[in-house]
Amino acid sequence: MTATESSSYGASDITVLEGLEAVRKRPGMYIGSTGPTGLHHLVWEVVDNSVDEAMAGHCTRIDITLTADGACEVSDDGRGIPVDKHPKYEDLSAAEVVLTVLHAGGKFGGEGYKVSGGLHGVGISVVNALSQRVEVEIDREGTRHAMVFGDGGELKERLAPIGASPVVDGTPRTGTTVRFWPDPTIFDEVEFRFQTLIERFQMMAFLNRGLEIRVRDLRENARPIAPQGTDSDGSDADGSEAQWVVFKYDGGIIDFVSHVNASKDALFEIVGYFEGAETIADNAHEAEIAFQWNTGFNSDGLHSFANGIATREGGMHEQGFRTALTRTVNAYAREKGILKEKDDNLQGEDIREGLTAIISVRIGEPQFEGQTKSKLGNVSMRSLVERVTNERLAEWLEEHPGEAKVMVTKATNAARARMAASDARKAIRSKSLLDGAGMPDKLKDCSAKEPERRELFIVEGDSAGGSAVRARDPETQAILPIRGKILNVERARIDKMLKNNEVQTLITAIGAGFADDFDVEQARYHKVILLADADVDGSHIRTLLLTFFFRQMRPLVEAGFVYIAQPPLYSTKVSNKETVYLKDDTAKDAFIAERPNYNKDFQRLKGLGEMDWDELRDTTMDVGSRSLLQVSVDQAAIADEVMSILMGDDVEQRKNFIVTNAREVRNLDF
Ligand code: 0RA
Repeated sequence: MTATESSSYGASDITVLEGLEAVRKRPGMYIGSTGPTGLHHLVWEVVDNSVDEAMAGHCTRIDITLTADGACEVSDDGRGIPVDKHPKYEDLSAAEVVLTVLHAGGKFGGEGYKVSGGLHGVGISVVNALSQRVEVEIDREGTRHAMVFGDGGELKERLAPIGASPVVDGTPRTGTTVRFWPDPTIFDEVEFRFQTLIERFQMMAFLNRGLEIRVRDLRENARPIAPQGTDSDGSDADGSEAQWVVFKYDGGIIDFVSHVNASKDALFEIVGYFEGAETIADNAHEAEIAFQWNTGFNSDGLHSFANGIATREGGMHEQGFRTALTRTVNAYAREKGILKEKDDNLQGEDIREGLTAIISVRIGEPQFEGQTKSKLGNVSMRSLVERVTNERLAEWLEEHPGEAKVMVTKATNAARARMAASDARKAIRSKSLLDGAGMPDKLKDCSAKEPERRELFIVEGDSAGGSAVRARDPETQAILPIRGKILNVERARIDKMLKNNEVQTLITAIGAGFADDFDVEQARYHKVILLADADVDGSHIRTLLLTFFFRQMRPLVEAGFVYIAQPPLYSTKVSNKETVYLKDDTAKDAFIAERPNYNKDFQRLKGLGEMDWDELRDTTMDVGSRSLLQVSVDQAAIADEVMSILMGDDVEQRKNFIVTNAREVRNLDF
């Protein structure tokens, strides 16, 4: 039966279809874009409805399937969308209204839900409007009902009973299944990305304690999935072979914190947790917070959510937590005599060093603000979180003196490091730099005055450094030998890093400060050239140096001032007088291809340390014959990532990274 055939499809339906037409005309207004983000928005919208049903206490499991024929199916065991006639649209059932009327959602017919998935919340009707086909099945009161929509939300088959609901544990099942095929005339592409679904549903499962979310990919080219989540069951209840990825966390955000800290060294075993709630002017407010410190030095481990949506720009809930955390920890440290009267207060960043915390709040009428609408604006939430944290964190510290002590000690160390770094900055800045005074002994500087003409060669090892000094043009080329491997800047805290001799020397030689104070205008050279062997050690030191530049002198990389020298791998004497140098195997192959009858030997060049100084000059330093690779910010970023993961404690992550990034890692071996 089509919409026109159905006799009871009357006047109110005109406005209904006009509403959906508006969505099709301006999809961006409802789902942000028609690219991949907008496409996945459809999935979030449908799943949010099931999550709302779970939050109302009526749904324990949500199954999401990417079907072989391109649909996304979302099935829940909630109460089922009501199937009786809708009071306002008399000719339609409530379920038909939910699918065709903008903003009908769960809010119609009285109570609705107290707290719902705020930001999305545009309603399943938007999904219907932007799909070429939608099938809905509802199990309710022992009967299975079904309806079908097509061509952007037109009712193709009206809601009708199709049989009995299956009986589970002696009672007929209840629930809703929505299956939709996104409209290819609306979206740039209609292929869902399984990994995107996985990531979001894991987060949702963390944020909705006890809710089971299962996801599977039945498409032809579905990539086999590594077991993840709490459980990955090999077979389905209906006997199909597909792998469900299962997420269910009975600890909620406590498990979230453990998950984040799993790849790090936790400072203590337990994860702290507290919650609070209040109703202000009929507006429900709930907040829960879980936290644990790790031994790391990052102070950006605070993640906040409002109504299940990541608030990346922070907002009132975060502000309340930060204020109360700083206040409470300082009060505790003073009371216990860890901070003496003469000591300054710990700063927020000291206390947050190594902290992993999840703040999850629910609020009846959330206000999302900011550039990306991901900042919570409700002032009333700040006071709730601040008050709850003040009270409950103070209690927690009293009840966990051992944990409190290591945490406060860590914060005290962080404060000391912060002050040491600030002193070091002042010292480096106060040196008069451009005139060469205060330059390290190891630096053999050049005499040209204009930074554009000056080149700094950073050379691995003293002996190569010696050759380079003889090979250089003393007017424009400066040599800085670096011994061994410089400290890994990724893992070291700033004060430790600044105590490292090689790092100090580098900062002083370049003369433009570092980190936040770095000013590329002050750089004493416009070419900083890394010169290291083509072997594994050379590659390691290059990666370390790039990590350093990426972390501490990024504008130098952005300006295109960082280069890698590429000494040739081969040489061959074409005649008594002339030697040809060849950069790598490709260059050698090309050389042979051009001269089929060439019968002379190729020498593999020695490491930098064993090169004669004139050889070093002719192959690597002479402006006319050398080959330099300008380092892009992307390359430096990869070096940085390689370093942080390779130096990390997480063996699994290391393996995964090397496998999935083999190409990039190899490319780093320039
Ligand atoms: C409106 C009212 C009720 C439930 C729902 C909507 C509902 C919607 C969706 C969408 C996906 N799954 C869903 N499950 C439930 C309450 C019905 C009642 O009072 O029994």
